[in-house]
Amino acid sequence: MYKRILTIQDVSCVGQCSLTAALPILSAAGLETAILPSAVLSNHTGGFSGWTFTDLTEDMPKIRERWELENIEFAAVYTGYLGSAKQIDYVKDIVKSRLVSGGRFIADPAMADNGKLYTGFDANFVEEMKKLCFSADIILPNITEAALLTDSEYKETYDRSYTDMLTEKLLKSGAKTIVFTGISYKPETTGVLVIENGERKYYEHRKIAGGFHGTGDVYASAFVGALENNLPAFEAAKIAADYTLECIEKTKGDDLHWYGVKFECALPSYIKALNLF
Ligand code: PXL
Repeated sequence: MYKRILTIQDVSCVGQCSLTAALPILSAAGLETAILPSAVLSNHTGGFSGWTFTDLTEDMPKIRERWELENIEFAAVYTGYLGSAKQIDYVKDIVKSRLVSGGRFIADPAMADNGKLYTGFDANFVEEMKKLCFSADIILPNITEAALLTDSEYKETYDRSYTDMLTEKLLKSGAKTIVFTGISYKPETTGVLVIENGERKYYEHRKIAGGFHGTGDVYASAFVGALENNLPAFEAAKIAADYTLECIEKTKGDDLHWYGVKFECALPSYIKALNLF
């Protein structure tokens, strides 16, 4: 059967993140992808001097009702950057009503990085995001988001005991599978830590110096694309890591391209890794 999934995140018209990254990557993974925009912004909020923001919260229940009347359902739901705390209840309603039985709900908290919440989010948003993440089948937090979701101290440098503590707290709160991104125990490497069915697997790879905007969204989209092609979570996590690394490789050194990564150039390798065609 041809698989149709739903992704819920914002449209940043410019900036190579959220939906403008998710759609092409999920299409490359051979998945029919329906979208529900959480908000429309002129550009993302990381590094530009300002932006427009149109909140689409109140469209969500109306769209859900239409989909219910049309019997439209989804084989998986993947959420990213959301537009308001209120929206989170509506997103939960959509997952409850439109995700097929046995389908997976994958939540990327997409609210913070480098020890800070993104502009526009507050403590109330974090509380709502906890509820969403702890109801999901798979979450993809970075260290900052995991610290926020567990009311823990954020640490820039850490060892295994810190990530074990975050993992334990996430599991105790109700997290199921955790795909922990940007886990770096040594200055020259970083990686992804996958916690599934009580097992802990770490994929370590080289770290490219510098911060690259939108890589969390590129990573999560590539992960969902691989996962929904029936790969195990750890295999999907590795493919997404290799892909994201290549995107960064193709972008670094281009100072004019500070706002995102050139994820388009690496799509051929991603498609090859999925062994689809
Ligand atoms: O990449 C995460 C993201 C998504 N959408 C918007 C953002 C950000 C990060 O800053 O601002 C609007």
